[in-house]
Amino acid sequence: MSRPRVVAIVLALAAILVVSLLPTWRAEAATPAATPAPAAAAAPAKAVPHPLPTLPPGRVVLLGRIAHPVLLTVADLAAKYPQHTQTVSFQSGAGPQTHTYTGPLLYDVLQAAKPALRSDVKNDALRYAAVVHASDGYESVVSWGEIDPGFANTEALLAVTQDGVSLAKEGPRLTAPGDTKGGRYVSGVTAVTLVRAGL
Ligand SMILES: Nc1nc2c(c(=O)[nH]1)N[C@H]1C(S)=C(S)[C@@H](COP(=O)(O)O)O[C@H]1N2
Ligand SMILES: [Mo]
Repeated sequence: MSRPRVVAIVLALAAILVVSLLPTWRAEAATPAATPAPAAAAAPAKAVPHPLPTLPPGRVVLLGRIAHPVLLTVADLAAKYPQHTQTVSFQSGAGPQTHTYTGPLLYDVLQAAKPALRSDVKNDALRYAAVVHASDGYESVVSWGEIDPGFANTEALLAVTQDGVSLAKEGPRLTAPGDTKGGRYVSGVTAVTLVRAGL
């Protein structure tokens, strides 16, 4: 195995460890102080509890039902997969937006990570979805059937540039060609988790 690959796997495993330790950490943080604060001072919780820690932008970890976790930089996304260019428009709170993105297909990135599909279940892939997680805790889901070339074939990218500007620092951006509203154009992507949504 190449050295960068070993480093990537070690980093990914470290990320998993942090994720698995988080509930303990939360429990500790939740331990009441010796002198409880008066009820009136109790502020509503700022963040919704979430199983993923706040990950710094600039790297993406692939998790879930794949052969093994994969840690990628924006440079990896720009070099290791076929690159696509698309110009797309969406509605946002700031009005309509049109941008040109480049980057790999989310589908190709997930395929390279070897989804752990069941061969004994008819069209098992159609029960899967990718949960795309951002550095600010924002999340959106894309189903396998949407991005599979054999089905809806939506060319969702993990974009590494927007309008010619690198997203290396803030992290890649999911694109959702065909979506009217911009809600699934998740910026600052830090994790993509392949889940099996079948019952
Ligand atoms: N990480 C993250 N991505 C996000 C959002 C967000 O709050 N956090 N908002 C979404 C929504 S609702 C819209 S309309 C677009 C707005 O794109 P802009 O931030 O480039 O203006 O980003 C989407 N991507
Ligand atoms: Mo939005």
